[in-house]
Amino acid sequence: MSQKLSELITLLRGHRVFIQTHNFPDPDAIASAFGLQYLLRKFGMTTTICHHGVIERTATANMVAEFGISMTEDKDLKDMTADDYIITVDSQKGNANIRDLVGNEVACIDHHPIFSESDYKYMDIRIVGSCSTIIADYYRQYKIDMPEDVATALLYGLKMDTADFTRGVTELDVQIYEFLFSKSNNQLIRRFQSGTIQYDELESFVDSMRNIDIYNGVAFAFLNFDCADAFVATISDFILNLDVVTFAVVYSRRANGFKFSVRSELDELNAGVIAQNALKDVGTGGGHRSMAGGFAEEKKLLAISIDYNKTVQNLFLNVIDEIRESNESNAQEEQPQQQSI
Ligand SMILES: [Mn+2]
Repeated sequence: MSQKLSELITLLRGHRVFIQTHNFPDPDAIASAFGLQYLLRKFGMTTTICHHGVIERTATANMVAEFGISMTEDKDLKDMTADDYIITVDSQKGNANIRDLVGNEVACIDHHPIFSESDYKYMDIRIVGSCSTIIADYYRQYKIDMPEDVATALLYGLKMDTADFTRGVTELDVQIYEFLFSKSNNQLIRRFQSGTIQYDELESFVDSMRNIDIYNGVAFAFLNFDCADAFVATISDFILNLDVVTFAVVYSRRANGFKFSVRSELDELNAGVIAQNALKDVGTGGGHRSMAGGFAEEKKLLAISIDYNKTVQNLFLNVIDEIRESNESNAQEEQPQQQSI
């Protein structure tokens, strides 16, 4: 599925090029875009990194500020035309988590499974721990010099997406870790990673921890206060650490609905698929096997019941129960001579 970098360079020549991340970009998406931008500059190409949605404060914004990464929000892209070329990184055209801009999506570099077929002229999709891994692999393969800030960003993206090499790690990720390690500034990564919870969020955090509902390993927490997407994700990771929790759904209020962060530590419960199915009638959801996100519109949730917390729990538990039931019946069918009474 991967093509040669030289084909990408040839494809892009003579066009104005935009590198687009998924909406509300995370460290892996930003690092990938940053690394690709530097790489293409080595081949004499100037690109613009663009995205939809604000960049969260804390860890992600720390990196953008530190490296002076220039990110343009779609609303500020006044002059993009249909002739312009777009490379999507850490995301694929047509997914719910990436806005369709007027430019032509000719290329895709991503580490997520293919959701729907697209007609890219260049496609490098490899199921590895991070998109940063794939970008770093170009540098390694083509022996391109990598400055410290690019290496640090890519390693940070890799570490964040794999939860410090505990989630979805492949052999290539390990090789890339070795490749990036000596080039990057680990002290800086430590600084980015710490400080993901702001002091003024602490009280609300403690409050919401008292209201976790757990059903058969599936935990739900509603953060009833205004908080950043990154914070919702941090809480989701945190709850998954509880010994009795194997699947976590954390959500927080937004202007017209609720932002979701979903985590799974079980192979049979695919967080991306479950978020997509649970939220499909009230909003959108999707992501990886172990980490996913989503959004539910408030009016659609309230149309089901005024008790939106109960509705959220039912939406997810129905999907999860169905998966568990079909797994159980499959397991039974596999048993050879089962006696019927
Ligand atoms: Mn990623």
